[in-house]
Amino acid sequence: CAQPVAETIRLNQLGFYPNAAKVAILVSETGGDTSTRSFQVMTADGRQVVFNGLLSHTRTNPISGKLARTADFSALRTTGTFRVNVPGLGHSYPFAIREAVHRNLAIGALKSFYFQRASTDLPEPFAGRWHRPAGHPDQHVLIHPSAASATRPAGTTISSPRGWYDAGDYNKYIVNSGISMGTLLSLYEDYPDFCKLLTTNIPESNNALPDLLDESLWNLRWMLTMQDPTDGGVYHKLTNPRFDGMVMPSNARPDRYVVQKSVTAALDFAAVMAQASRVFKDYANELPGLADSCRTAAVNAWQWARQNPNALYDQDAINNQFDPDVSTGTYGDRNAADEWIWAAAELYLTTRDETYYTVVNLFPDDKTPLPSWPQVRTLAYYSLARLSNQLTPRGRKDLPTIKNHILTLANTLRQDVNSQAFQTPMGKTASDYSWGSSAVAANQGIALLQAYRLTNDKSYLAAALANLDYLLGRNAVGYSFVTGFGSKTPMHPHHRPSIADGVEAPVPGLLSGGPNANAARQDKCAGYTTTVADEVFLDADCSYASNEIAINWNAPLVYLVTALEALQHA
Ligand code: 9MR
Repeated sequence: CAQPVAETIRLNQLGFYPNAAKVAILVSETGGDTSTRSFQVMTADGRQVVFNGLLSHTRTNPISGKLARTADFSALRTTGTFRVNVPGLGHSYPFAIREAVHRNLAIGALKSFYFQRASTDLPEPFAGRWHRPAGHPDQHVLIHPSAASATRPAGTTISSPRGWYDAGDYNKYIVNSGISMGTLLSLYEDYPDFCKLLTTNIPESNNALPDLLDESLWNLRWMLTMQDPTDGGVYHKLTNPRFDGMVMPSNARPDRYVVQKSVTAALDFAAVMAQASRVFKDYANELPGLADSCRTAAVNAWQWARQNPNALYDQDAINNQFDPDVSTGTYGDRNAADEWIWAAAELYLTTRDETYYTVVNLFPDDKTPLPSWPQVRTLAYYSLARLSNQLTPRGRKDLPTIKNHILTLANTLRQDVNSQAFQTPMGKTASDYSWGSSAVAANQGIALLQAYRLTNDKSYLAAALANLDYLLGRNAVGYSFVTGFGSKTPMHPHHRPSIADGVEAPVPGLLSGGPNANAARQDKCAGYTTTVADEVFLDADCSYASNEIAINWNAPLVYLVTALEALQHA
């Protein structure tokens, strides 16, 4: 293997299951060689050829106009470590073919939530090289004037410790915690037995709860403190007025506020608490009272939302009226229709009270939007389908509609995958490459897996796996987007601890946001070299619009990888 790695060969840099599809994509600029060409799969040391194949015909990537050819070696089922070799071009990064090839990634992606914990030190036995002292105790968080009430006047304090840092910044936002928690709790509800086997070496690893639930509890307990017990309302976020500099948590700004309550925060909170109430019921001995507390919290947040349906979070309006100004992430959303649907569905499923089901129109139209932080409607359909055998007669009547929503979304994603440049559902349209595109790929994968659960049709499973291949290197920039997992991974994510800790390698298991067509305009980081949507990615820490990390991106990664591991023998 004296030749250098040919970066034009793009593939999943971790590898493949023996019984699954195995594809590498050879990319070239325009024109290129369209003649029949062979490729080989060789042992990683280059000594032995284990597979001979022919490259496919050439396809054009409609986004960039560049050419792509496929090396399909699905028929190779031998386990081991290999490289794809294209004579005259060179060989790929090494990869494995084996059972459980993504297991360490599943563990690492979940472990990244431990590294995001606020208010606690991360000791070396758990955090390894990335151990650090505690930051953000959040025991004396100020009530911002925008959040003042009779019982909690501005300038008084509440205790609101724990939680996960949202992303590369150190603030804690209820809306984004909502979809992240919903995704992780859904993983548990969908694959409880498999989740129990995943251990991440966290301080709670030896207790009776699966580590996935222990980790989720760290954030759930924080979320509970964000509800005002006097009225059930939920503060939109806990934040510094301005973003911190690139410092460790222990050196960050001490001035922390909770800001105005919002209807989107209340409804996302209600959905999470309702779901958590179901999930933690299984652990009533270990966590006495928790399931009931979550249920009460959910109902109270819902009632607050019913009384305050127009309380959308508007940071500009707040800054016009109150001091200090707040300039951190907004998670602003002008439309709460989908949050109503999600909260109603989760409360209905937990309480079996049909009022929740009927008071909101759960099926306002035929659309089934891909989940993202401002668009949580489809999470309702996933949960209703998952718990279909627990529906009341009213819900049961709608089962065909619910399934139809999920299958319509999945069918659109599965369509025409084979004619795509990278043969993935991800990237069929340039609009997939928005801020946090990696989460688009992961959430597409989840939608496909939900369809697989409903139908047992393996083509959905294969399409979901193709999107994992996308995330791990089969894409237009050739990166595996998960820190520490793959041969070419982000080394400079916009992530304050990774920047400030003095350790060369970034904190592992974090999913970079990924290509974002508008990144250059949004973060103004210097160094972007292209405007082609699927290529606008910069491994620089100033590139927060293409190379930040965030809990709502890591959560669907955890779901996708863990579910695929659980289903690897399907
Ligand atoms: O993920 C969010 C993306 O959809 C928005 O376009 C962007 C700008 O508002 O904000 C992203 O969320 C960021 C949040 O506001 C603050 N913490 C970091 C998040 C990820 O970049």
